[in-house]
Amino acid sequence: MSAHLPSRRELLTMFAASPLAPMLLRAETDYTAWYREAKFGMFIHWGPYSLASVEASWPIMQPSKEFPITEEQYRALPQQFNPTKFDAAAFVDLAKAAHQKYMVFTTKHHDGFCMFDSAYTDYKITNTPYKKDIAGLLAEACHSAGMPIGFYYSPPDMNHPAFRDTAKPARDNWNGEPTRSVWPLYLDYMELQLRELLTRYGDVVLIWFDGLHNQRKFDGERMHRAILACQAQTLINNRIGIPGDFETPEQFLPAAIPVKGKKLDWENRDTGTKPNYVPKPEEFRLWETCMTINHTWAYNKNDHEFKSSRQLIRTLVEVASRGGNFLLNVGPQPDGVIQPEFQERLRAIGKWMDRNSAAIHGSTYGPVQGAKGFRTTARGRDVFVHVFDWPGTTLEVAADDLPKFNSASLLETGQPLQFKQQDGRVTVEVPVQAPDPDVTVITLRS
Ligand code: FHN
Repeated sequence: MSAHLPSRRELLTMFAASPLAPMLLRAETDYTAWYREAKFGMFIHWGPYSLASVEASWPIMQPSKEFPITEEQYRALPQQFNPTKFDAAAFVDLAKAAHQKYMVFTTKHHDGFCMFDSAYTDYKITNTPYKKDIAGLLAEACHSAGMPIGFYYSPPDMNHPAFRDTAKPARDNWNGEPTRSVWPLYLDYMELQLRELLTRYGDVVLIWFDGLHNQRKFDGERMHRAILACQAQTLINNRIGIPGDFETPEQFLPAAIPVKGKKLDWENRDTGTKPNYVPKPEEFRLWETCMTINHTWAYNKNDHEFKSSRQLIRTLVEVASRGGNFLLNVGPQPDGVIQPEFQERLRAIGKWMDRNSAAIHGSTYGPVQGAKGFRTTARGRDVFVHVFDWPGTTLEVAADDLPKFNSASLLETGQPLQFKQQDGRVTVEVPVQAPDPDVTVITLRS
């Protein structure tokens, strides 16, 4: 009988404690492949703050007239939190309907309240009238439906006495007090909670830190080691003071395609490359824009400024055309239901994706950047031209070193289109009317 040769993963799990294990496993497998394929995810900002229709955490960190609630009132919200209509499977079904291929859930926002049953604090979901571990219910539903799930985790923690002197109002010391002698205890707490999240909820595809300012104080290297010792394939973003696996522009798109080694400047959205630069594959830096559908990450019944489904579809295309992922946020209501305006838009995106997802999922940035009226994505032998401004009967696509195309067609129907290609310019005969009211996709196949 042949001896059982342990698999690579079994070997690494055996030596998981050794610092080499994660690097070994990651070195060999392209652990980012699923993420590059997914392109579109659902962000979920949810906690007792949804009861008050205020933004998550900020009303106690930077009190404002927009969210008039005292720290005492905010901290009392968990006592009334009981989302009896929460149905984790319904969240997953909605994400699938939108063609979102991963979900990222706020396990702990800056307020320090844990939406998971942590053994290291009483300020948690299982100590509310709801009693159940919402992160666990969502993880279970995701695993049953084959939906990758990631966890948002805030290093800033207004509730933990080793993060800040909690005798003071959070507005006075919300950035934390790392020089206090107790600070190491907070880092221990963070590591313990990260290990809970990565050992009790099945596969966690990514950890989405949200470190705010002076992130080096959170010892990112230590937290990375802890995460990878538990799950070596887990991706980690760039918000705990080290670059991590992907960049996270928030509520905006980088002006060009991000590249490794160049800092993304949030002020002017500059990627440090020349405009419309098309990087070599090995230069490309993974990135993800996260965005709200209105203006608030949390549920806010007073925020009616919803982006239209056309705006959201076009943002998804814009992001994909520069090689990025789009993490679109929902803030569930206090009863556990995702509000109709969000559902409507996600389903509208899903309808467009029903016809065009081949040009988004598994794609990367296209060869034509900065064109007026259209965007491009690429996948294998196909270049997809996403037309925003319909050109009448002729579409011109020009760029240096375009491949020689053998066919042109409408993606959603497969209808062949006449085209000519000469000196780096492709001229396609298109119908007089745009076939799709939001974005029409034309496939050029080489
Ligand atoms: O303060 C948070 C905010 O509530 C939200 O979680 C976003 C999502 O990326 N991050 C921080 C603001 O940059």
